[in-house]
Amino acid sequence: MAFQQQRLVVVSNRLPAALKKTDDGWEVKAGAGGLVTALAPVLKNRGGVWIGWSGSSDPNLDVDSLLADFSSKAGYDLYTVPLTPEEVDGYYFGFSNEIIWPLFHDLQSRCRFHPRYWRMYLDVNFKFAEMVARKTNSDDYIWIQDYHLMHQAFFLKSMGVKRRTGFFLHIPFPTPDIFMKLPWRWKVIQALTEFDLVGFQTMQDRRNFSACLRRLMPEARVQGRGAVVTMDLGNRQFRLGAFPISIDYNQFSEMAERPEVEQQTFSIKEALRHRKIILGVDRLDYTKGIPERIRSFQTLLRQFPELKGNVNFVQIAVPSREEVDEYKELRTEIEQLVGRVNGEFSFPGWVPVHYHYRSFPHDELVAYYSAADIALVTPLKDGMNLVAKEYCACNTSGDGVLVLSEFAGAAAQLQKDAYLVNPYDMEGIAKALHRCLHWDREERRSHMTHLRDQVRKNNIYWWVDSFLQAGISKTLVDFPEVDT
Ligand code: ADQ
Repeated sequence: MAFQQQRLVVVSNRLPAALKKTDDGWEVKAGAGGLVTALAPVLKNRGGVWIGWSGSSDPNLDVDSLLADFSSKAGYDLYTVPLTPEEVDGYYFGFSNEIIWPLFHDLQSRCRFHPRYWRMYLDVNFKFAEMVARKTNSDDYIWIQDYHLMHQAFFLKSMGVKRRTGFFLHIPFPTPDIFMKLPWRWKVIQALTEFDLVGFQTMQDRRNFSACLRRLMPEARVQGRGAVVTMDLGNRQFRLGAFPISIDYNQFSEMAERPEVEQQTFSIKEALRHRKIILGVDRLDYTKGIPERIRSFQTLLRQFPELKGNVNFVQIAVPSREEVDEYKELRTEIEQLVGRVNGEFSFPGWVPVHYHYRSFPHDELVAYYSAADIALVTPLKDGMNLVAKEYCACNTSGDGVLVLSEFAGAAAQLQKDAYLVNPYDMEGIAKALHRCLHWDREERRSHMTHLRDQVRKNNIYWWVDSFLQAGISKTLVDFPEVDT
């Protein structure tokens, strides 16, 4: 069956819909975050199935009927994997968020390696695999998303269920010296080898994975060249590839040109009195480098006092993992920092930092992207970072500047025309911002034109097609190199 026709089954921790309790009962909202942004338009276009957890552990809630309406509007089927509060605690908050997330972002001191988390992760993966086995057939292509579900192929095989499976890791894959700290390193690596295709965001992530695999399974050999290669384990083979995720470029770009969005863009600029706008947009997470970024802006104002009154930093942060203490502390730290910088520099008619802690409607976010002179995207480490690409797509005037962390996966593709910075180097970022604020129009346009071309060409549809082609086609033909 050609890869364009095969039914696609996406499996992820969360369904692309979030349940929210309101005074009038339950409300279903489209979920936020990179994964949903990336896959929802694709499933809508080709039809298919999405399997995941609804976000609620209330056994009395009839989740399926709540999601029915969302599903018919979304244009694909949704199946919920019910999870108990204990399972959510051990598998999601524990293993996924307190072990794999920090470890794979090189922040091993934040890891809590509780054996209970590991056991619950296995139990929940088994539960997901049972649902996949029940709701799919052997013609389907099963596409597993992300680090919560690394044991899907392993459990499907152990149940004797034959499916073609692909796995895509949205976060970075660490180097062996970091990965080897995981107490269950061998079992995790071995489970990943059970997929037919394992995809990473960058060539560097793929190389890190190969290095870890060879450390633990010395018989492993890489065959082939290019973005997708075959890993030979002696008795079996599987594929490894680099597939930098992207965005629906046209959707962002066209929205930025709608008259009502242009009006919103103008209103934002006017409200900020047409001063230069530096913009940060993130899920509130310790990997995104938000406190470091605010300190860099503070350094900019200290080192270049002529900028006082002439520039604004706008930080938009979408709430994330709000139940977790570390995230509560981060939120407090950011709010205090914003207060400190504003306290140090404000004067009547000018408040330097504008901080918004909420999820923004799509059109308003696009208007902010369009209004910004500089996007300051400085994660300490990031699988890809879609914000960097969304900014380029929305910059229809073509004269914005992208200042980007060298540790974001996006830097591999955008390094020629983004201004790369070290997110830990506050003086370096301040200097970069100062320089970019003084770039002439021609220079800004030339870089932004190239950035927009790159994102337009390597968009979300290209990402899906290249992953599915590598996962489904029998031979690996002409897989172009991706930027490393
Ligand atoms: P995330 O860590 O969630 O994703 P990212 O790629 O930056 O990170 O995507 C965040 C998304 O949230 C963007 O689409 C952005 O528009 C949206 N968003 C942010 N703030 C918002 C706000 N206030 N209101 C509304 N929307 C907001 C993970 C990995 C990334 C990887 C993606 C996709 O951590 O490295 O790029 O998956 O693979």
